[in-house]
Amino acid sequence: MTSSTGDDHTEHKAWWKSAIIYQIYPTSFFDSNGDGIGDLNGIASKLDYIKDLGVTVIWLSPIYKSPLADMGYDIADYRQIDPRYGTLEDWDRLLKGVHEREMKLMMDLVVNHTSDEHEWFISSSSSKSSPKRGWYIWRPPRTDNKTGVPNNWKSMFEGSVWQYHQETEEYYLHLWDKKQPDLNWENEDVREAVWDVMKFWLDRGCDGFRMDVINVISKTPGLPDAPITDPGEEYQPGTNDSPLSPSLSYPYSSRILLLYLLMNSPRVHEFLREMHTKVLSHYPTITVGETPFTHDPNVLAEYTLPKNNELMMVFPFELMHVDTPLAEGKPQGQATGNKGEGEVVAERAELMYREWKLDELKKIVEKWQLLKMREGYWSGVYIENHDQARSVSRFGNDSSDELQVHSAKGLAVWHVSMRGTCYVYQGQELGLKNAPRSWGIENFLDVASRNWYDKILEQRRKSTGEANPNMDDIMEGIHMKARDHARMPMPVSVLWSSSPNAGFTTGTPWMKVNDDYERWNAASQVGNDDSVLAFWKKALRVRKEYEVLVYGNFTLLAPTHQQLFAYTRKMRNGTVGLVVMNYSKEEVVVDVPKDLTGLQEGGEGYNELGLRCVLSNAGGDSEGESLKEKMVLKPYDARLYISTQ
Ligand code: TEU
Ligand code: CA
Repeated sequence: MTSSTGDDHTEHKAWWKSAIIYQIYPTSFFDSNGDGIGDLNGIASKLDYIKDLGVTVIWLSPIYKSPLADMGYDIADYRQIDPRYGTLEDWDRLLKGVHEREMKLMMDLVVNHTSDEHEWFISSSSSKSSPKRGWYIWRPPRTDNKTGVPNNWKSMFEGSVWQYHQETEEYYLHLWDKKQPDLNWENEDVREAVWDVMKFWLDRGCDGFRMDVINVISKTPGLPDAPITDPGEEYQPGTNDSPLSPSLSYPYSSRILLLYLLMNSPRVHEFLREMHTKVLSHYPTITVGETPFTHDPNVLAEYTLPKNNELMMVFPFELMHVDTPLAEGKPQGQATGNKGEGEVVAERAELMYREWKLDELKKIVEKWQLLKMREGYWSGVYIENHDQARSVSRFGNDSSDELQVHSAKGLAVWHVSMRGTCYVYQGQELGLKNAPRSWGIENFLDVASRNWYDKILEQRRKSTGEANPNMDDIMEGIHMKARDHARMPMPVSVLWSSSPNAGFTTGTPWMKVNDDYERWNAASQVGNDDSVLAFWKKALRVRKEYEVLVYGNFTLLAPTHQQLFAYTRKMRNGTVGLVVMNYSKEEVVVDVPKDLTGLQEGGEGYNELGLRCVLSNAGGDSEGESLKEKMVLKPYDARLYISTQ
């Protein structure tokens, strides 16, 4: 760093900021032994495909020993590989293969909770006097309410967060499934045990961690009841204007409030600093915190600001809620300052869908792109992962094969031109879409989808007296947003093997593969220059070539335009990146001086910048061309220009 930039982190370079991270969902990547479940040897055999894409870091979703109640996010032994995925020796071989190809390997660290089958919990639940009793959050039944449940919090997977344990006559806390008891981070021995787990993997050669729900490890002291905002419900997510959470300076509704009782609570930063001092500072690691439901930028920034010595980056979630129905009819994404309007997400609405407007999406993007650049806030940039539906179905257009290809490429242009570290989820590089509408609930296996569906079904049966009440709206949401869509086996066809089931397995796949696999698979895209895969490869090459795309400042252009998504990225040395996308189903004519006024900021004429197109999903037609005064953009056309001056 030069002295003139001082403590300004805006353009502070680091290898992990320019990394291209590929997330693998091991269960569905590739099955090497025909049991229908993806495994480590399967991944190891496809490393050249991943390397060829331009990936520099691989993140593996959990592969530890687990009863798979939440697909491995319920860990029964942190130091063993689940036999379904392989052995520690397989992991060592995988790591070797990754390192030989000059990539790095990140593991998923899931330490807010364990499985109830973990020996820590088995001991903790064996008796009230177990030395590990305090490792989890136990409470006696309450005497001042009807049920005895220690508080009224609602689980992320429906129902109460409390599970009664008959033998020791107390309840334990589980924010997710009852098979995922929360660890008690207040207990120093728990923290030491977690540091040991981290060292175990780092000493074995792992290069870093994605940390699951790391912002909930500290709970609000006293675990106070959430206010009753949903009188029809037994368990409460919370309400607006509650004085209960000290971090609430403005109205949050329902679910968000519940999470504020659980999340970003007083000791979380202390715990992460301890983690940094005791573990991370001793290894050259890469870290990203998964930090759901926190839409307050100031709260989230604290986790990554370099002065705090906690994590390198976090995953903001607000964009993932742009299509979630709102409580109180407030527009999404209007929160940029301390007022927080629009940060309201309706209770239970996560698996429901609403049409969003482009200006709402742009506001959210702008808010997180601009966050504390000088102080060094850093995001992990993603639009897909194992908890989200396919981006082309949700943010693009999958109504025809042609539009699916074109809009998936358009999304790639957007994705590679964002400030932050770039994450690509398996199959995103192929432009894969959601499961078809014809799939019934029986094809959806995720605990979140099933519990949500079953709960509403039961409510409707009661309220209508019908055995089969209408569930169309619920299925509509599930078809749009269920986590299952991203979890279907990778359709790899003859590239992986020539068998049916999309080549993912020679056996029976653990989950149905998508119906369109004969047309949409890796084999049909490798070697095809017009494929989504080929475009992603090029897009990632472009991202690596122009560091303005990683580090540049961000300015949103045409913020209220409902079809045009345009912005600049700028370095202090004068390099400019310009992205112009038609985010609609109609043709758009762009009058550059008129529509993109911010481009001429400081009196510079746009033509003086010497902007040349380096990436376009319209292909050869526009790549290489310089920016003209008028641009005709077909639906989902997306172009990236870089200045040559
Ligand atoms: O996800 C946290 C989380 O917030 C999700 O449960 C979210 O509510 C849901 O996916 C809808 O967006 C992490 C893991 O990524 C997820 O797979 C686990 O189920 C969860 O934690 C519990 O470990
Ligand atoms: Ca297998």
